[in-house]
Amino acid sequence: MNRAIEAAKKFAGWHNVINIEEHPGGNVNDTFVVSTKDKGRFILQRLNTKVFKNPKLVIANMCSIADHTQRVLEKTPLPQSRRWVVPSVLYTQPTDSSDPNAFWIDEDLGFWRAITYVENATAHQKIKNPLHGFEVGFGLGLFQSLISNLKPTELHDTLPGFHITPKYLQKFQDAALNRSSPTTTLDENYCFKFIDQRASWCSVLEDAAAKKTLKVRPIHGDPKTANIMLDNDTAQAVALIDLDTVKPGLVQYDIGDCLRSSCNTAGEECTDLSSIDFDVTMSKQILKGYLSIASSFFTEEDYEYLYDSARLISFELGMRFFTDYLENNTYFKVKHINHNLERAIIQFKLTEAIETRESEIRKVILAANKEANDSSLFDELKNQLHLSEPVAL
Ligand code: GN1
Ligand code: MG
Repeated sequence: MNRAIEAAKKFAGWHNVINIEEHPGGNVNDTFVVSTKDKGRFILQRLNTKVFKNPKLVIANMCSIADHTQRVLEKTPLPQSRRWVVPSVLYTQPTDSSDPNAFWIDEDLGFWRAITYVENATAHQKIKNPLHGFEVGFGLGLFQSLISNLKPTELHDTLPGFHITPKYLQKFQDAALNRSSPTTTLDENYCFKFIDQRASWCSVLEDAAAKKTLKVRPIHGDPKTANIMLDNDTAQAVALIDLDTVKPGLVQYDIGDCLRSSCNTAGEECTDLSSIDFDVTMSKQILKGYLSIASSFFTEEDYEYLYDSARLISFELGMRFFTDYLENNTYFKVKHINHNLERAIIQFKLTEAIETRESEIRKVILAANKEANDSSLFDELKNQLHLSEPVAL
């Protein structure tokens, strides 16, 4: 906390810091909410530089995204009563003659950055009701639309290999080979077998991308429920936060991640495995919200891979947690030695639930798309956004 106080003072400048609260929940970075005497609140983060090896590029991306979105929004007003906020980067306020910086490095080489606080909005950990589900989907669709014209050359790859499932499989296989433990527990066995049975399928999205069946577009990379903020008064989506992983990729990874996190009835950290299920009814709301805007850039093939996207991203995350467990927990923050193993099993149980409900989910995809298209709610917005052709890398 002492380092956080020091960092907060660097960004708050002359304004007295009156409170710092650690924000729980992030698996990678450390996040704090800082309140100042007369300049409101801001978000302070210590980036995990073992994960983000070049943190200055993360900040450069944030600036590009904020500038680009601002420009698009100036030309494309949102429907009345809707607001959309992009958190922006804050600079240090030196008390001497040195230049302000978008980061501050402490004595232990901790890398700190600060961003604006999205006022009068909340990032909920769990979906509260069907309207919330719709707004979460809509927020993701709007975010992807607003950055759709951002050129790949304007974005740095802050995390090479992120969301390339076959690469995670390779990493898992290497970790399994290098493991020194001579015995395997029942839980570990379950994970090994689970991955093995799905190994040949896990390149489903990357194969489609290689054949150009699926197109590459800028994506958010981590649109879990808690990263999509709702306005406190209108309950409408108002911002997507956590922009560290925005990069060119497949929109399927985004919508899959949104469904994975929003429709897991038990949450990512549950203790009762029997309570894990995939809430199909909620998935319809999310897809309806998403497709009510994303339908303007979705191709027929994009729809075909929607079911796989939810199944794959749950499987991928489970495999990432399990690999980190095998590698002695060096990537995700853990509270105890088996934490990543437990998280992996939760994601695999969710994957199983999605597999069991495949036919229901496929029906819901069709129904959500029809309802989204029948509604003319966002027709004007879709026309105004002038979505560009996806980019080929
Ligand atoms: C990590 O740190 P957080 O919670 O924003 C991870 C995501 C996972 C998520 C699961 C850079 O995100 O990919 O989906 O945990 N972020 C990174 O909760 O690996
Ligand atoms: Mg994140």
